[in-house]
Amino acid sequence: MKLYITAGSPYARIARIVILEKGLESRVEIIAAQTRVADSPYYRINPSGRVPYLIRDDGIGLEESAVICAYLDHIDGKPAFDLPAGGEAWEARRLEGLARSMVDGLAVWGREIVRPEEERSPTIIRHEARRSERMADLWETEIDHPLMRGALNLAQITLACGLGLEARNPDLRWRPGHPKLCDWFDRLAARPSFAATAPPRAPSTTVAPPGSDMAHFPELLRNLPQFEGPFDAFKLEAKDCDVLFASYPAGTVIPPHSHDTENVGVITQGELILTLDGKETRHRPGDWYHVPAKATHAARFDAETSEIEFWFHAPHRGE
Ligand SMILES: N[C@@H](CCC(=O)N[C@@H](CS)C(=O)NCC(=O)O)C(=O)O
Repeated sequence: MKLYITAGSPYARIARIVILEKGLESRVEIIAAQTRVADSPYYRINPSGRVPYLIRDDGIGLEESAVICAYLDHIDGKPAFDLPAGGEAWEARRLEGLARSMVDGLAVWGREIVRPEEERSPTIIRHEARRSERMADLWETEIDHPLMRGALNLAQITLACGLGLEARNPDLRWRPGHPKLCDWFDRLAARPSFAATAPPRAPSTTVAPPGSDMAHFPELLRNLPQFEGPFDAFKLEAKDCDVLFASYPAGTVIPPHSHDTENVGVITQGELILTLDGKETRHRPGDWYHVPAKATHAARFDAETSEIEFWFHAPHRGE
């Protein structure tokens, strides 16, 4: 099976957590999709362009995190995330609905802040910020519900994926005034399936201020549109190729993934530690690297690192 994701998507993260919790890692290949860009090759795979998207072993594609999770959960015939029996089922539905409602609002807010500054709506941002405050107040109480404290379920996973968006949106500050929620979240976030799928730190929402990781790029490049993806980058679109001026803070770890683009890149500061075909190679300033299309690879950056990356889409590769 193949699961298309973006590293920052809370909905994709819900499905990724279920994969890890169910021990399905070896059966599901995780593929990074390019969403929200014109003519992404991903649209030929999933016309809606959304993630998560699961392609089953029989080739059928499934959308909607809840549907994907239910499918994955039932594969072994021993579902762990079905609704509880009796009256508790309504409570489980109610809590999952509340959690999903919070994630939906946060996703709208997150989408707004990665748009070019002149296209952002302050009204939507304000509306979603207020909604998130009300929802955090509500959850400070609901978090004591026995279903939020018992065996892991989809209400818990969904809520935690929503709250985890604090990493993507610096203005999402749900922690102050919500000590029980903080404690609940921090404990769940330490669980291996949550830690392994934690969203990468947010791209800056405005032209990088002096002192930020991106401030060393020339202003002409900093004025380019921001890349919407799991790391900070400014994006120059060329025909059938995206050129990213990317920066990775020290300590960034990008788990194994693959993409349809063929990538080459050159390091401009720091060091890229790349694992490809099970082999680790180190790339320092001036070094080029090459990642073939669809090749599973992982990366890590022990030092703050910048690169210029060229993501070639299929037509440019003559396919
Ligand atoms: N209800 C869907 C929501 C999926 C969704 O909105 N995914 C976003 C990422 S957070 C997406 O793929 N956006 C790309 C786009 O809208 O083109 C689910 O639960 O799977």
